[in-house]
This record gives sequence, structure tokens and C-alpha cells, in this order.
Amino acid sequence: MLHLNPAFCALLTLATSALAGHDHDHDEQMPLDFARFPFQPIYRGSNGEVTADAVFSGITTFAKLPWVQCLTREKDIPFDIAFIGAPFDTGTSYRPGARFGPSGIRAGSRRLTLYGGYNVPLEINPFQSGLRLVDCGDIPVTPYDNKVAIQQIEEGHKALLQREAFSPLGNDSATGEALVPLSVDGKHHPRIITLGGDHTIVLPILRSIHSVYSAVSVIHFDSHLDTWKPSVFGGAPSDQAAINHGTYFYWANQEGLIRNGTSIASHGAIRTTLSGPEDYDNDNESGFHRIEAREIDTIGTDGIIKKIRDTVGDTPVYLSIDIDSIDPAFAPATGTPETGGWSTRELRTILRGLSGLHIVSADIVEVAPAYDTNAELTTMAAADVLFEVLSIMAKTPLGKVQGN
Ligand SMILES: [Mn+2]
Repeated sequence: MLHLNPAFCALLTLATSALAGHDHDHDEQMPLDFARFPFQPIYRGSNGEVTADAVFSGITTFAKLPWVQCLTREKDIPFDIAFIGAPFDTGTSYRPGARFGPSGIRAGSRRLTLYGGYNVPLEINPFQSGLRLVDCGDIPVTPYDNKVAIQQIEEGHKALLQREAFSPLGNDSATGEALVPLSVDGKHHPRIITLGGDHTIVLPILRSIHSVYSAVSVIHFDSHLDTWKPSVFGGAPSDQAAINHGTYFYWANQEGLIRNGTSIASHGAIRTTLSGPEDYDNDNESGFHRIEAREIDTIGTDGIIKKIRDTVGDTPVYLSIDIDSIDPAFAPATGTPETGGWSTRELRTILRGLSGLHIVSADIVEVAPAYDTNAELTTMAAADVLFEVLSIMAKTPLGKVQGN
């Protein structure tokens, strides 16, 4: 039995009794006394029959996790990993619509816990790993003023990230030694998984990450560079226009938010056309190593995993996944699709290969559900990709043995 603070218990009692219509005893609940799962019988009919909730019913949160109003009235409830939406799409250059990404990804995630959520290749059920997982809803973001919106995203992300995690960090699984946090302030912080939103949101997120971890390595899966100079991408007719979904990494580098030098970031899935070869020079200056999408045909997923792991090492890593790294055959609903990409299976394999890396937080961006098929291919792909991210986070405590 894990310790729960009194406010949390009160909330739980309220939530479970309201939902179930009868009192639960602790044995009927999940290990955290918190997460409810679709296969759990929760409703007792008049004839005594107990029926499990169905994945297609109810209010949709990510993977049907509990909704906690983390930014407002329930801000004192601690957690280990939070999902939060950033419904911002006014930094896009081609097709808008990623403001509907958070709700679309949640809809695509409904089946994640249908059979309980055990990840077979990674041998873990992230929903039953002992970590407290929550869906914090969305950061309120204005669609009328990008400068304000970017500030709102930074503040909303910081408000979650700067807290202390619910669960203790624990000990190293190999040596048994106590782990110490990777943060600058020495506290054990929770991890945030952001549902975008267009890719611009990563600039305010990296500002938030910097406030806790200093400069981090970035693993960036995308068909585009996103390090373009504002004069090249968008032409920068104003200071605000210069910050968009093709330039945010340029600015992140200018602001010192990304590690450069020995610990460097890695694009995956690159395959866009360029303004010219000099775009790669500019990308190098921003501190990125590149993996081209077509390299999967020569070095395979194992080779790509090795390149990424060799590049970031054991540095703190921020993971940013543009859904357009997947081929539009599998994920058509995105703002700037590029053919010749990876399959959903390939990206998921590569992500599982990152298990053990110190991923401090992550996002998936550029999901624009209006362009999806009726079969919800893209939102399902986004949700399943995040299932892999969640699983590798659950497998890897965010700490190091002192002195290493
Ligand atoms: Mn992008």
C-alpha cells in the first residue's frame, strides 16, 4: 500500500463513490488506489451483476487515466508522469489544425488499457508499475496572440515540472545504491508528456526544462530540420513571426537550452527538401547530428538506435516526436506531410530501443486530426507511440548513482 496524502484520499473517495455508486473497499482497487481500468468491474446492477466499464464509453482522457486539474484546484496532488495538452497551432506554415491534437490523441488512446496495458517486448505494464500517472487536461492557450500563448505554455509546463514527484527515486537495480536526481536543484521532479500542438510548443517547453535540468540533449524525430533561420523559414516579417514551427530549435540553441558539443542531439527521420545544402551547416551549428529517414534501408532500426544512444549517452534527454516522422501512409493527419517516412512499427521499435536513456520529459506534436482517415490512423499511431515512451520512462528511473 502506498502512502496517499489526505487531500488525495478525499478526492479518490469522492471520485470512486460517485462513479461506482457503491463503496469500494481497497481490495477492489488498483495498487495505487487510484488508476481505474476498463477491465475492472465498477458498476453493480440491481441484480448484483458487476459490469466492467468499456473502452468506448465514458469521458476520454489519455489511456483513460484519471483527470486531475493539476493547474488549478487540484494543484497539490502529486504525480510521477503527467500528460498535458498544448492546443496551439498558430505557428504552422502549411496545414493548421494541431490545436485539436490533444483531444484527437486522447481519442486514439482509448484502447491502450483494453487488456491492461502490458508492453510485451519491454516486459512492463507502465500503468501498473507503481508510478502515479495522470492526465492534467490542457494548458489554456490563446489562439489570438502567439507571444502570450508561448508564455502560457512555458508557465503551464513549469507549473507541473517544478513540483516534486510523487514516488521516491529508489535504488539502482544493478548495484542497489541510492539514486540521486538529475535536476539542478537536486529534487526528484515528475516527467511531463505533452500532447501538441504544432512544433513551436517545444521552445517554451525547453525553457521550462532548462529551469530544472539546465541544457539538455534532445532526441528529435521529424521529417524536417526545424533549426531553420527565421530569414529562411517564414522570412521573419516580425519578431513574433520569427518564432514558428520551423525555427524553434534555432531559437532554443540561441538561448542555450540545448547541449552542444560532446552531448548532442539527434534528429531522426529527416527527409525534407532544403533551401540548399547550407541548411545542414546551420543545423550543425544548432548542435544536431542527423539521421536520414532512408538510413533505415541500410543500417536498419538497430543501427539507428545505436547512433542515437551513442550520441546522447547518459545525459538528460528531452524527447520530441513529430508525427510526420511516420510515413503519411500510416499517419496522414499532420501539418506538413512528407512521403518516404518510417512505418509506425519502425518508429515504435526505435523508441523501445531508447529504454535506459534518461528521458526527462517528452512530447508528440503536429497531429492534426481533421486530415485523418475515418479509421483514426494518425491519432492511434500517436497514442501508441506515447505508450512506448511511457513504457521506457516507467522502466528507467530518472536518477543516477552518485559519482557516475
Ligand atoms: Mn517538426
